[in-house]
Amino acid sequence: MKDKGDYLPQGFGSREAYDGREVATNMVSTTKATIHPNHKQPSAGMNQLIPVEAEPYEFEFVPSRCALLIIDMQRDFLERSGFGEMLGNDVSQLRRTIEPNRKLLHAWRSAGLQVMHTREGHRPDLADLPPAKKKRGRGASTIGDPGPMGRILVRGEAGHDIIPELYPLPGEPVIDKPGKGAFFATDLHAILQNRGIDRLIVTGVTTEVCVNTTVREANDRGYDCLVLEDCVGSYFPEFQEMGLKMIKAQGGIFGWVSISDKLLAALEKHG
Ligand code: TIU
Repeated sequence: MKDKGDYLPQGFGSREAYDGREVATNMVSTTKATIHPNHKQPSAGMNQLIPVEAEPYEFEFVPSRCALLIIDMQRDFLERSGFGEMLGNDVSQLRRTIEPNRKLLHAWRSAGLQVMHTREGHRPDLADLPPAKKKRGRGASTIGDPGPMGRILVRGEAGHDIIPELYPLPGEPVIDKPGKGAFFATDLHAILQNRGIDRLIVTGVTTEVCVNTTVREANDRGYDCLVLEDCVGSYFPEFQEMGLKMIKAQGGIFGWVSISDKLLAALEKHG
């Protein structure tokens, strides 16, 4: 029987239905093509160059060649009484990004565009955890220890998973990364290249750590990145401000900065 996956746009690869747990294995299927009902084929407008008002100047992108990359929107970083809050951080600074991300994610999926998610975390045996990362911070509890939602930043634990509001749909790649940057020791670059992606809309947490590191890695690999101010968050307001300034400084040394409403308006106008 033919299913919707048979109509995937060229170059998009195929998508296979799997449950949330299996997403954690970081695999991209190339076998059976099925697609979630929320996904649709991008319209002709999604193959055009679209301008978005941004800083330091207009960001231009072809939607079908641009992925929404949502960084580390994990329960342990964002939820009340998670690991982040346990360390004394103000999670409300991150939680304000949930609603704009939810809205953007809905629009991106509805337009049939590509979405990818990342999670920071380690193997249960911690074989991929550098001793320096384990020791750093000198906290009473560190990565791999029992935390409020299972072992801290360990794959398969509840706290490591993505918040329900932004949960990946079947077929959306989830990149499990051991570092701060999403390109280090992952297959993200290969997936983007295989799918013909040359631009990224980057959202998630935290602005100065995993978002900034990922944008810098992407920049060095030749991607143009647009970071959305309302969709990225830091526990520290001054780092939020400076983290964004660093990206757009010097004529866009690492990329562009805008807000989600401007991107959504551009999609609406041209899509
Ligand atoms: N995802 C991410 O940014 N990981 C961090 O450890 N961030 C902090 O701000 N600590």
